[in-house]
Amino acid sequence: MVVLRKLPGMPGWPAALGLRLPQKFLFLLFLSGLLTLCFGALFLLPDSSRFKRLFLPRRATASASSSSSASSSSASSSSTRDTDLPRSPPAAAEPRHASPAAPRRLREKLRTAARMAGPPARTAPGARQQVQGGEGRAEPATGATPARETRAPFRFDYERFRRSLRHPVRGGRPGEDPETRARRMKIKEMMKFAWDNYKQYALGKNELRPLTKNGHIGNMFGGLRGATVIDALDTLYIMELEEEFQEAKKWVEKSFDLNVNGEASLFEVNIRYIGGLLATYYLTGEEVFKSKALELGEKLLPAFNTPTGIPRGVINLGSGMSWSWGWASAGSSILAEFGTLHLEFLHLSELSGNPVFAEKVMNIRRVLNRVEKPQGLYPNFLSPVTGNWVQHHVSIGGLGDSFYEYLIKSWLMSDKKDLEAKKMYDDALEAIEKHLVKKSAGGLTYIAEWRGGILDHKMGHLACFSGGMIALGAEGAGEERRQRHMDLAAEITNTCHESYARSDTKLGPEAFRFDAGSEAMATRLSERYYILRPEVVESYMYLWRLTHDPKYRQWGWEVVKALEKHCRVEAGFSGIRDVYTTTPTHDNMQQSFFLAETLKYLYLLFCEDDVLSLDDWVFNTEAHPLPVNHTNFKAAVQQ
Ligand code: DMJ
Repeated sequence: MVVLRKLPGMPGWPAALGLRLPQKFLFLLFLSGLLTLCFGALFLLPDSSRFKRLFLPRRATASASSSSSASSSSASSSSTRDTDLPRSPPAAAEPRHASPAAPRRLREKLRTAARMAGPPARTAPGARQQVQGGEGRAEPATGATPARETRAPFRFDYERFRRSLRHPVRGGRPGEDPETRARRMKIKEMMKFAWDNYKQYALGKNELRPLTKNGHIGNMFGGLRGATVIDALDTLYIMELEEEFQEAKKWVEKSFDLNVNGEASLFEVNIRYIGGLLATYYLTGEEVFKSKALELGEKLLPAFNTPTGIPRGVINLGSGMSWSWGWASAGSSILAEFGTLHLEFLHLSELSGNPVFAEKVMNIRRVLNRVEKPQGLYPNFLSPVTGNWVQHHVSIGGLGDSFYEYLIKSWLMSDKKDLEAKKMYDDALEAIEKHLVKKSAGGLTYIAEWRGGILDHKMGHLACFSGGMIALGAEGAGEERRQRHMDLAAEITNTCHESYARSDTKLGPEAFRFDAGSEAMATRLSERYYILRPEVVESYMYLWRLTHDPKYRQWGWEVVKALEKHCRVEAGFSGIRDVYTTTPTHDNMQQSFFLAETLKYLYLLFCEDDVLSLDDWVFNTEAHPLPVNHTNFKAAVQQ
């Protein structure tokens, strides 16, 4: 109205009825514009708004919030929250993603999806198929475009899945030599010892403190308990520790509580809890593991409500509020954290029938594909608000590591159909080879870190997984590349072995350097510790399976002996503070990944290749096996 009064020659509102024709026309035009604006605004209101529910049918609001692509749903989320200071939980208003309505809708969807996932899919392969969407109802397949034809059903049939495996899960074990068997049995005994002590002194806590004989809870899992139980489940199963597996399962059924309220690492909850539960479900077919995984997966979704859909690192599992780690540059998200969700999230979609999980991780990939990479490299810190890099630190060790691992494993898990992931991996590895791979004066190959163009000649223990990863990826390359990558994988694994061989305990330090005359040894006091990490034996396991060079079994056995000598204490296994002394002090912590990864990879090193065969299974970054999957998620979520 103020505008009307200001128009030249235009009388005030009461006189509007006496307007001349052109003026009336102008007035009507303005009115219709105003109406259009008002109705348009309805679509931008939060889902919980009463006005929106009054004017729009329920179906539209539900799908807008929970089934839309991560980018679109997150773009409409509160932008003020997105400029929160790192690590400070949103203080005032309840964030939109934590509104009680959204989880309820998702729960409804999952319940419906779970019902629909029950019976075997009747649709013949290649036939026109449907994807569930919105409120969990099967959407009519509109517009029979070729992409639509390839849409996956998201209908999971456990029996059919088991029939599709190319090898028996726990292997056939025909005529093996007695020494290999004895070594495997020794590792099984170590697992039993680690589990029995955890069960006796710390069952239900996250880790065992083997010196003080009590439990540790910590603050990584947002109030969730039993990290060691969940991490140990599939290892107990694979090692045929039946009684112990039943003990662990009973704890999950009776005591594993997901209604917790605390700050959790999205990454850690995903790789340990979701990964562990999914793997155990696929191995055993026991519903309890599937339903817990899906329920927990749902609790992670609010972390993705950012302007880019790149999730924040920390989430309160009760309220759904999320924020960035205080130590991460300028409120950024960490490459190795948001880049290590893909495998588990695709399986959550597969088992729930709900594409929302797949959409979230596909969107992460889209953002990463769009952003410019300095010299083809992926820096470790990305802003979830702008989608730009925050700092140019590149590392194949901590902060970057499992992002690369999940690219190549996405390709493998898709039965080599996810060519986009393969290309991203190939391009990233090419840049790493060009800029970060170096040879020391003593002839050891290593992968340096990169800080804005300046090399830091250091490798973390975490980076030692890369030998195995590069060997795995070599498989899909052309002949010249394949050989080059197999050589690189073997050289890096050799360097990591050297970092163990050059220590007094024969266990490797947290980081080792190639500067100031140092070769594969820690030069700082703060880098001399070993916390039962798996990465070096992980590479031995892959290199053994892919080359059958006996040295990898020998090296693995050296680790077993060193663990027994320096890390085994009266009530479990403990990390040590200094690998360069034969009388090390213990850190009083039996990490859950020791049971999930270190002991599992050592055991597999002394198994036949068909036990958890690489033809059927892909290990997540916590060594939880997830099966190769044939669903075309990309086609499905693009609809
Ligand atoms: C594990 O939790 C996982 O392997 C992760 O990817 C990196 N760190 C630990 C073990 O060192």
